[in-house]
Amino acid sequence: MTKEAANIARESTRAGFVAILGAPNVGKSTLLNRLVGHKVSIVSPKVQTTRRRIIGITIRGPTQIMFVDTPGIFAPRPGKRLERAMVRAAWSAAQDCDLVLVVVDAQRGIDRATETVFEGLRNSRTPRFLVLNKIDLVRRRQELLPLIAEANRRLSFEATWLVSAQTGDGTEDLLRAVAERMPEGPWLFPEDQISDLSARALAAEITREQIFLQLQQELPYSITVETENFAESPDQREIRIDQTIYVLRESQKAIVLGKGGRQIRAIGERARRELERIFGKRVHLFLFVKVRGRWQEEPERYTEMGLEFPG
Ligand SMILES: Nc1nc2c(ncn2[C@@H]2O[C@H](COP(=O)(O)OP(=O)(O)OP(=O)(O)O)[C@@H](O)[C@H]2O)c(=O)[nH]1
Ligand SMILES: [Mg+2]
Repeated sequence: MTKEAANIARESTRAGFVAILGAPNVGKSTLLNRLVGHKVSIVSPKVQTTRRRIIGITIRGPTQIMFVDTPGIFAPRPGKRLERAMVRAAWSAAQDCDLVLVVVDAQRGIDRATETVFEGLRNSRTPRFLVLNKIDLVRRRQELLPLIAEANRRLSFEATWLVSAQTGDGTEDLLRAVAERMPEGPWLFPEDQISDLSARALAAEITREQIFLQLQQELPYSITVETENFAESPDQREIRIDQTIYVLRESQKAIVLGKGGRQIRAIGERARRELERIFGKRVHLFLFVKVRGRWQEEPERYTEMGLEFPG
């Protein structure tokens, strides 16, 4: 046993779950990645990028912290099953955790979706921190005082943190405070594990991220990506990944493929490079596009996405 390990063993360990909640696009996934120090959850400038709960794990001294990234909370449109499933997944994360981080975009302030989040937490007894993110976009911190006062008037918070998930400003202080708030208990994951996502699921997310980054308007919301095959070469230096991109209509398939297959090649190229960086191995990525008009009504698709199928 190393000296450090012996010290930790003597001290009692701590472990806890921390749900990251907020309106779409406030920077929850960027914050998760920053706090964990790895890319665990995908990020894009579009709303509703995250579709499921994703755990990012980090260790500070004797404390293991499981941050739970969640889909942004908003009012799902009638008949939109996927939206319902996403919002439900976010709320369920808030129920079984030791601390909630309520993330608000410092520039945008309290919009309708953020009001929905505050409303939903009003009767919760779980301790919570207010996290104002994107402070790099605000000229002077003083400008945030009215927003801090207003948020704390609407919902009580143990503390307020000003951070930029993008630059890392303020996130170390937040991490330290979170660690101190965790209950005593044994660690729940092996110490080298950084996420609960399987490699297959992460690979599908990385391709979906490129779809969010490269395709416009409604298209990213009409798409889901599944990894059909994930195989390492015998010498473990290369990975072959086959994925299916499901779209709702023929016309969408044409856009995803692009003229002469240009668009799908661009998506595959970027996703492949990102996967090589993440896995540290050579990656061969094969993408297939399938039209499936009712994929958003199929329970199997939700299981693949890591979501419960809402009835
Ligand atoms: N300037 C600035 N931009 C940020 C910051 N944090 C996140 N962003 C940007 O905000 C956008 C949304 O970030 P995400 O992390 O995907 O936001 P999210 O809350 O997870 O969004 P959903 O998953 O859609 O709910 C991206 O373009 C990020 O680069 C920040 O601290 N400063
Ligand atoms: Mg997200």
